[in-house]
Amino acid sequence: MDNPKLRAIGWKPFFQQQLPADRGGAVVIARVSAHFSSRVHLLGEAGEFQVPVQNAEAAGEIAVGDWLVFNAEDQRAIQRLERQTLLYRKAAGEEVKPQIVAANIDSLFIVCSCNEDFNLSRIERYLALSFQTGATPVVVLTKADLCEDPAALRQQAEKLHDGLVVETLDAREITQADVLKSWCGPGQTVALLGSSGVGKSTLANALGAGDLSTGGIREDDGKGRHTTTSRSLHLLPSGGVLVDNPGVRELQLPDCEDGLNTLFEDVLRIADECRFSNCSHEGDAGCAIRAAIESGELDERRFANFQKLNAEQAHNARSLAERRDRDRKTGKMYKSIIANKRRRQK
Ligand SMILES: Nc1nc2c(ncn2[C@@H]2O[C@H](COP(=O)(O)OP(=O)(O)O)[C@@H](O)[C@H]2O)c(=O)[nH]1
Ligand SMILES: [Mg+2]
Ligand SMILES: [Zn+2]
Repeated sequence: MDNPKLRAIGWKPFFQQQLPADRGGAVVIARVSAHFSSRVHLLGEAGEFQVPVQNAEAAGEIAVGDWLVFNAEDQRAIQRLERQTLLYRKAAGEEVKPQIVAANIDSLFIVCSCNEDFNLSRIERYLALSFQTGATPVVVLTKADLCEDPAALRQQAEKLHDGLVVETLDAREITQADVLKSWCGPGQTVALLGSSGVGKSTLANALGAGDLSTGGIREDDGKGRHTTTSRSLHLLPSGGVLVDNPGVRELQLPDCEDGLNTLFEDVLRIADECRFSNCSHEGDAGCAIRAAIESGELDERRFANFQKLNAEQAHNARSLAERRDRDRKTGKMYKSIIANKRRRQK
């Protein structure tokens, strides 16, 4: 099946190869474009359609960007295709639960402004998440028009990872957003990450996604209430798909050890040279990290952020493991209560 309409919205050989050769009956393949409490909106070969949420979730938990295979007859999902990438974050508040933001994103635009909000450590935080996700990060420095020397900031950001692409622009200028077109071509899915106020909506507009602040789909929940979601897929004039997700003021890292290891491979390589494998890097003899900071090879800020993000990640991963353990025990407890009841009833 080589379907140009599906390819335009992100269909790839990776998904194609997951389809069984004989699917026993007609199927419809579609991508989740918005997820409400009662209905799910999808994009398929024949355009947009909706199904009740139970139909879409019949094949498991779903997220915006997921590919589903529906039985054409009753419009129930029979398969959710394995995800190529998965963007998640730590849920807001005390909860340590990871929260899925979107699935199957190819590139992540990490948006940060060139004015006083410019912050390398914050960019590193988003980069770790991107590497964990599996999507290609592109750092977009907005508000270049408000900055004396945007090229200098760009150079600093480029040093955060080997081969990292950094662009500077005025997000209000449509022609300047053209530098991002190569990531927004037909079949490519992009999402924007960044704190509020940095210019994500402005940039989405410049890319042609329409006005996202008012473009949310409204849905009647059946009880006379309307819910508006802003987390959805938007087709871009350049052929790509943009995932709109609400900005977060301060992103907390979820369990993302692999992402941090990828981002900070330089720091890990230096730490490997410390004389003692359990070196605290705080004045121990033969510490390669201290030597690298003193010689200027390693930025002190970068090392401090490496430690901070690792500690945060480890804390959230540990809390998550404890929670899973607690859920498992609670599950066992309920099971034994039910079993005892049954025994008593016999
Ligand atoms: N001068 C200038 N202002 C910008 C730029 N990008 C965004 N803005 C302004 O910054 C404010 C916040 O932008 P917005 O897109 O709403 O940020 P968001 O919260 O990340 O979606 C708005 O007033 C925009 O007009 C830019 O590149 N240059
Ligand atoms: Mg916005
Ligand atoms: Zn050391």
